[in-house]
Amino acid sequence: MGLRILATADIHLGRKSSAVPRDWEALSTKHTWDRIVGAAIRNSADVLVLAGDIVDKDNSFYEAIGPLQSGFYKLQQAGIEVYLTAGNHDHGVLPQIAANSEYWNVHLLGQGGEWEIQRHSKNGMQCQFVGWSFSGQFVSEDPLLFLEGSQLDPDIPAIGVLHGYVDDPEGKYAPLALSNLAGQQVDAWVLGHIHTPQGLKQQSPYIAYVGSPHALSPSEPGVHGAVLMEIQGKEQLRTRNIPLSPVRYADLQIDVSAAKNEAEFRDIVLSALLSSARDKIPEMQEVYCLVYDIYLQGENAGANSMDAWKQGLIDDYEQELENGTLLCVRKVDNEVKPVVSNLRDLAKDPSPAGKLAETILAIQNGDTTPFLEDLIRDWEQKLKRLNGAGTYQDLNKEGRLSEPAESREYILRECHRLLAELLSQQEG
Ligand SMILES: [Mn+2]
Repeated sequence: MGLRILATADIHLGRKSSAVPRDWEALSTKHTWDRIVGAAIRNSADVLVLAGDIVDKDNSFYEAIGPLQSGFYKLQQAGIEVYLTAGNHDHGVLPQIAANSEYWNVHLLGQGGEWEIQRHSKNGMQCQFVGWSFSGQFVSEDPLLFLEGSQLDPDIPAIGVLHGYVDDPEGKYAPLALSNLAGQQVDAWVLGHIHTPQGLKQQSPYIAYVGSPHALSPSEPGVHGAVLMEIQGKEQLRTRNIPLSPVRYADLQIDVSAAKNEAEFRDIVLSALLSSARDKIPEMQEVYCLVYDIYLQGENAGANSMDAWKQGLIDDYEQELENGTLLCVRKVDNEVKPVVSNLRDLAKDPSPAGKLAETILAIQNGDTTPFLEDLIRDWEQKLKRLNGAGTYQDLNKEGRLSEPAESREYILRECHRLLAELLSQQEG
């Protein structure tokens, strides 16, 4: 009989999912905390591990303490122990809640930025939990530089619990190096901070961002939940994902090249959307709301009319799926290229339409023109200014605008759009 650990992080108690059609109480993270507690008990877990950012911020104290305490109580009744560390969001509030906890089963590891090891034993199976907590909002040194591995017993499985940012050496959220994590006498690292679940190493040791159990925004697509780990001994680890999020976000690309009018556009878009949503039903038992970002693609003479055709889909469309999940659409990006049959002839014309046609051909052929060079220079300068602006400083690299290499792709799309607009005005 091994040790069963349910592991999660980044619950952000105090927050709700964004971009959902209604202000549902059930979409706040405190209900997902109840689901986590329920899943730990239902799956006969021995231990619940929480790797930081459990509470969203300091002023969520009163909102978080009630649900946390009652969850800790239920876990204690079930004989389940909780090992947790604080992240950059809850460096102040989590230690305070833990200090207020009258439950013997709750262990906050590594307070004040000092590594801490605690031994756990149940049914003859021993394990050590090693953890480190944020002591302030920012930490710009790799905490692993200060872990004295010699304090770990090499004969007993060790589970690391840590919040930080892997492979961002310049970062201020506990920059972690994968090689430092892998070099420790630890069998599994449960990491928090990145909300999208991400396995970094399968074994020896297992290293993973277990992800947020509750999808909070469209930038967190896919299945979100907790990870159930089963440890039989040193180097003997099995993992299984347990879906828990009440919201699911998804992206969908739809080719609308074949749509000759608005009715056909509706048919194509809705059937693609429903088929994608129905495919997800088997993994959405407890998902209340499925929110789509749609990208219209392909080539079509009516590309510009689609801006109007898509609007109702965002404003008015909702549909309940067979399993009870509500399907809706948050945004529709029109990336359809307008079809222009005589691009080559048009490019010889000195008019603005001719200039656009010339630019489109240059990008498609990998050539350049003085006009295109100007556009790219302008784009790169604006991008640099945006990414350097104070407002966006806190965004991580993925959250920032794309690299200059994508300038041609972007300019191509805008040229297509403008050209179709110009030509449609000439027709009228
Ligand atoms: Mn964090």
